[in-house]
Amino acid sequence: MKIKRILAIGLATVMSAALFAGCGNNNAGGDTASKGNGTYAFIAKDVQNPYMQKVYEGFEEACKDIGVTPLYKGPEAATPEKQIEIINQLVAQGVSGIAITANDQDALQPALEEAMAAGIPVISLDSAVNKDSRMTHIQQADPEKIGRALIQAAYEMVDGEGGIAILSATAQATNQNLWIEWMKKELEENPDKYAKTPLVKVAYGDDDPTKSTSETQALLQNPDVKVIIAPTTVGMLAAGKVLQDKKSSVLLTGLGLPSEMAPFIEDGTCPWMYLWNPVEIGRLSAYTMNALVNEEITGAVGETFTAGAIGEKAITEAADGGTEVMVGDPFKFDKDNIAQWKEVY
Ligand code: RAM
Repeated sequence: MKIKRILAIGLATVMSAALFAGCGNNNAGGDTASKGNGTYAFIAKDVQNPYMQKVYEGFEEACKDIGVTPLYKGPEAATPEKQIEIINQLVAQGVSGIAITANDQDALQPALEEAMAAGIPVISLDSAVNKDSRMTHIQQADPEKIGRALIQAAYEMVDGEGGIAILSATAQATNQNLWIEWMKKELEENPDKYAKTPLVKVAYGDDDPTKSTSETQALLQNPDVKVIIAPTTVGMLAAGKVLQDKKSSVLLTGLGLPSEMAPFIEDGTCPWMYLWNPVEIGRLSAYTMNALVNEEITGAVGETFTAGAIGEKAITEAADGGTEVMVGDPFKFDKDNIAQWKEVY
């Protein structure tokens, strides 16, 4: 772990500082949980997803620094129904706070409102719930930058000529749907540039490796598809494996974990991709939760707080009318830097 951190610090010159802060053991600057049972619960989209586990690593680490008990929960598959059950159980247990990566923007609202009415602060991270279902949201990176960067990458990869397909997560995933909206805007706003790189299809692999594999195979049946954008780590890995196995000339980009995608970047299947530091998102979520629990903040625009060693963070207005705390910028991974990054996350 120590070596990884040193490596991360060595690379920090090209990264935004926020992406790497939070490596120390500082306390959040507040008291420990004053309400509830001293447990900060984290609800994953699904417990199989390695990305969720990385985010939770950071959450767990920060909870330990703060002095509260972290709890990892989540359904086996990325659906909202089981998440509702989990929220209800956590409310009954009297946890101190709930941080959720949502499988649906609206479906969790009654359960989360009940949690907040019971005095349990609720935040979303990664994939947002609607503004009335949360106190604030932890936003990994600007959704507009992510969406536009992915279309621009696909365009460059096919030299301005060739159909684009998107392999997403679930059809209800708030984060993927927002990124796809920005991808479509980038295409619509620049019709001349993208005249020969149309969006051919959006497929949903549900963040399930088996479904993501069969959806990729189906996309390859369409000869117009020349590049696949997978804005999900699970989709990226599945698509990479299919393309590599078939020795396909179709290229891949998207949002992938460097530790999983290194072989596909090294062999050119995926010329480059983007992501952010998932561990950092988990840490920031725990510190934001702690500031809410201790009533240092309420989740309103303009409030600031100290997120442990990450430092000072501000609550800003989110595009959905609610509020958010921004983590950083998306970062590009390619042949030049993947060897170092695959060791980090
Ligand atoms: C998957 C999940 C997650 C997303 C990442 C990029 O692991 O769908 O929500 O943020 O990919």
